[in-house]
Order: sequence, then structure tokens, then C-alpha cells
Amino acid sequence: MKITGAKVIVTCPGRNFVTLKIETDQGLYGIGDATLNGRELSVASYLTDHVIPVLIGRDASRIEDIWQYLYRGAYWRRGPVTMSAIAAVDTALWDIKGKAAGMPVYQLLGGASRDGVLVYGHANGNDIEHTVDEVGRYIELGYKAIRAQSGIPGVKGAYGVAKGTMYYEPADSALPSETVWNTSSYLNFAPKLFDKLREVHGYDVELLHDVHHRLTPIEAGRLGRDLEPYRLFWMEDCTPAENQEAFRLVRQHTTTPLAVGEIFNSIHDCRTLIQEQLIDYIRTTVVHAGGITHLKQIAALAALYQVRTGSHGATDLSPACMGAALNFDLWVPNFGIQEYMRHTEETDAVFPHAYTFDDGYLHPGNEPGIGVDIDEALAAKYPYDPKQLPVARLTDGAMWNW
Ligand code: KDG
Ligand code: MG
Repeated sequence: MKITGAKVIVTCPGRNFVTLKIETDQGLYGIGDATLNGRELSVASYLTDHVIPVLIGRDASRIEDIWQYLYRGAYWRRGPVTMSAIAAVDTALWDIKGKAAGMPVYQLLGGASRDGVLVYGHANGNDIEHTVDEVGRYIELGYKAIRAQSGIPGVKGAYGVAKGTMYYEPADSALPSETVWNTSSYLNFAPKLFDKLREVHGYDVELLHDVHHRLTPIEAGRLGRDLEPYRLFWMEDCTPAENQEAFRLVRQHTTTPLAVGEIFNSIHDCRTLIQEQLIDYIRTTVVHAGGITHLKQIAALAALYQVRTGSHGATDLSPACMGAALNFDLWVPNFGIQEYMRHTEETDAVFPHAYTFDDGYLHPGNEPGIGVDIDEALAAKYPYDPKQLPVARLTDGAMWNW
């Protein structure tokens, strides 16, 4: 089965998405997500200028060989742009293989290990009271696991607080908007938020929290310790993870489970974290970590050390990524949880999909392939709209981690 054509589709049904579509001489096609929030066109160019020309004429069934060709053949290994481009090709090829076999991708991987994929949604409010209400709303929607984020007194533009309610979208401006970060205010505030959440909602619901890279290792250790009475499912990205060894310090100070990896793009980014059991959940995704082929390797390494998966699933990962992720999640033996931020109705219409939500679990459906399509005519009605992620400064004006 030869690859006869491939194209990149950039569309903005409420937010920007980059999708690769690969066509074959057998009339089958596959799609893959290539969206890198705020840097979309760099991946589109990488695919169009450097990847598509070398795909034409190749055997679409040779997924592993094409992965190796693109990874080794680039000479410049790893990095978010390269690995998102490779991921898009890989996902589209798994989609094609599933369609050729008449099976959903989870069947090709080895079949379902579970009946459904536990997901967590995002509840966020302007203050503690509002966040407590929003968590209640997610419980009513059937969620068994909920991430809670709140506005913080003294912090302008706290991470994770939506302007509307359901669809948190941080890439909000053509040039990065500026937020202000205050670590002391946050460290004093966060335990109060979870104290109230447990008082009102009890301990049957799983609660998660994203620190979004804001703390130093010792501060992260202290927060993890202060949150221990509230039994979090995880504390995410508590400190930047380029220095994987930094997590040794965090780990010494707390038993709060740790999740890291949404910005990783390679197994090498998490090797020490996994092998030294410094984390409990690895958050690498199909789209930013080289596709299903590379995610399989990361998950297999993680399984040796009882680290479970907890893939990123914010709105900037398209339904094409979600479909692939859910097929992976249904199969992967050491699954933990899947993030699930709902897309807008416009996005769902551009990407018709087979996955469904029921009582806190998603299922990928049983359509052949990844179970997600793209309506190109509809996509063309939503032109690219440049948007970047915010930046963060400390109260004295110095740059910090957003
Ligand atoms: O593009 C950035 C978002 O995907 C990120 O801020 C979301 O941290 C995030 C999460 O956990 O969903
Ligand atoms: Mg996060």
C-alpha cells in the first residue's frame, strides 16, 4: 500500500489545530494531530517542507521503519517540533493500518485491557467558593476524577482559571499576555483550597492539581507535604523537569503522588524520572512524544518501575490526538488516567469522532483506525488565527515559568 499524497490542514474552529492527512493508492487515508500550541506553523512547515516529500511512494504499512527514517534521518533528533511532526505521521499510519485491518487501533495493539478509560476534567473558579461549586458540577456530570485550580488572592492571572467556565484556553492573544506569579501567596493558599474541597465533597472523588512548573524543588516538597492530608491523586509539574534529578529532593519530602511530562517529547526526557521511581505518572502524549510508536516504548519502560500513564489532554490536543490516545489507553497495561478537556461544539463538528463519555469514563469506540475524521470543507471555513501562550513574571518584574 503506497503513500500517494499527504497534506497539512490548519484550522481554527475556536482554537488552532494542525492535522496531517496521508492518502494511499488503495483509497484509504489516515489523519494525525500535529498541533503545538502557539507554535503551530513551525510544525506545519516542518511537515510540508521536509517530511511530506520523503513520504510519497513509501509503503504505508511500514510504520516502524518510517518512524526510524524520520527520527534518525533528520540528524537533528528530538525537540517538540520534530517529534510532533513524527507523531502526526505515526498516528496517520496507525489510522490507515486499522482501516486496512477493519479494526480499531486498540485491537492492533493487543486488545482492550479495561472496559473504559478513566478521565479527569478541569474544574476551576475565581476563588475557593467558586471552585468548590465547579467541582460539584463536574461530580454531577459523572466525573470520578477532577483537577481543581483556583484564582489566588494577590496573583494576577493564576494558572488554570478559565475566562468562561468549561473551556479553559490559555493561548489568548496574538502576542503573549502577561501574568504575575507570587509563590508565597500560592503556597499559603493551595492547602486551604483542598481543605475546603475535601470538607464539602468528601474523599470519594479523586482530586488532582497542576502546579504548572512554578515552584523550586524544596518549595514543591513543602507543598506536597502540606497537601498530604487531602489525598491528591497527583500533584502535576511541581517544578521544571529539564533537570530530572531535581525530583529526588521533592520525593524525599512528600508522599503526594507526582505527575510530570506533558512537555516531554522523548523517552530520554523521562528516563531518570522513571528508573529512579521519582514520579508516579508519566504525562507524555501521542502528539508531542512521537506518536503511538514512541509512547509504547515510554509506557513499557514505565511499567518496569510501576509508573503509570496519565496523558495530557488539554484543548490544544485535537480530537485526532484524543482518538489515538484513547485507543492507546484502552490497551496499555500500566494505564493510570487520561486528561479530558472538552472541545467546543465547533471543534467536535470539524473532527467527527467515535469516542464517547459515560459516567466518568471515555471509550474510543469501535470504528476502524483511531475513530476520528476531519471534515475538510468545514475546516476550511475556520482560517488560522495566531495566538500565543501567556508569560509569567514575579512581582518584582523578573521572568518566571508560566
Ligand atoms: O498548551 C499548554 C496547555 O496544554 C497546558 O497549559 C495545559 O498544563 C496543562 C494541562 O495540564 O492540561
Ligand atoms: Mg499541566
